[in-house]
Amino acid sequence: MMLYISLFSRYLRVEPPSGCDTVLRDRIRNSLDVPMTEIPRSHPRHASLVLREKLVEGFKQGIVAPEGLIAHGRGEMFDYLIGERTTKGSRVASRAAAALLIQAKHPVISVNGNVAVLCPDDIVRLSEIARARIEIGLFHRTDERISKIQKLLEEHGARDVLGFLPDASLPGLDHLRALCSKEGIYSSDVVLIPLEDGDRAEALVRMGKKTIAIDLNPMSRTARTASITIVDEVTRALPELIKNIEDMRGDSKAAKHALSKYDRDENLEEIAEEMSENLEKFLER
Ligand code: PTJ
Repeated sequence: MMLYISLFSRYLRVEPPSGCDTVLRDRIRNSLDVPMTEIPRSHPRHASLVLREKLVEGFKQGIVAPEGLIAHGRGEMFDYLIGERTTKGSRVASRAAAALLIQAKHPVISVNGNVAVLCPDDIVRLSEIARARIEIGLFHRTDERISKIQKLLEEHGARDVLGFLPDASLPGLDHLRALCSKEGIYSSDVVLIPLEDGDRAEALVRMGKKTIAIDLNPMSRTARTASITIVDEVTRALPELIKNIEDMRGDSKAAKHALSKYDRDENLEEIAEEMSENLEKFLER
């Protein structure tokens, strides 16, 4: 009976009934604080639920902005439409992006709250392998969030993270979201912008920078503005990008070929077409 009440309360995420004895109440309360690892591996949506839990945990810790949770939900919808997998089109884009990063003189990876909690290890690994600086660039900027994100990245091995003390700003953008670092994004030639807001993506392109977006929405302004857009979920896109850089480094012919095979608008159209076919197939069932 105790087990039943405990499980039922956990399921409903409600307070234990007032009639329970205190030992039982404490046991149920503890069980309400479900850690991420308790998502059953057998759950058909395990991977997706783990990402959600990471974001919720990041939000509770003040790293992820509330808007970040909404942005993730929007991304999930597009991920459904591409079948929650890395498509052929996004592999082509990823190889072109790898080539661009290999050729870059001063590459920078822009990190926001969502990206920091979803894939800190991959960000650090990518910065090492692409010899890129990491800069925290927030849309909903507060010093508190920046320092928490910096601490998180450092715990995962990042060094010399930029962003806390901005000394430049992106022309044409108002508000705190314009702030950036002179030795980072401001003077970069190639910037990786996962989950970026459209205004900032456009401002970077106006500055003459080559940009690589990671964005599940092929229709977003960011996707349609960036030099290269990888339409994929960020936790799948980063390992793929790292693998491509490893494959291609030192092979300038392969890098040139990867860039020549990529056309942004054609690539986005192809992926949007695939989404629409998947939806049609679903409706025909
Ligand atoms: O941490 P901050 O303050 O910098 O804020 C970060 C967010 C994401 C809230 C901010 O940059 C924002 O408002 O972004 P947008 O304009 O909502 O754009 C986010 C884009 O990323 C949308 O097109 C989503 O579909 C897409 N997206 C969301 N989650 C993922 C994703 N793309 C890839 N992988 C994801 N996990």
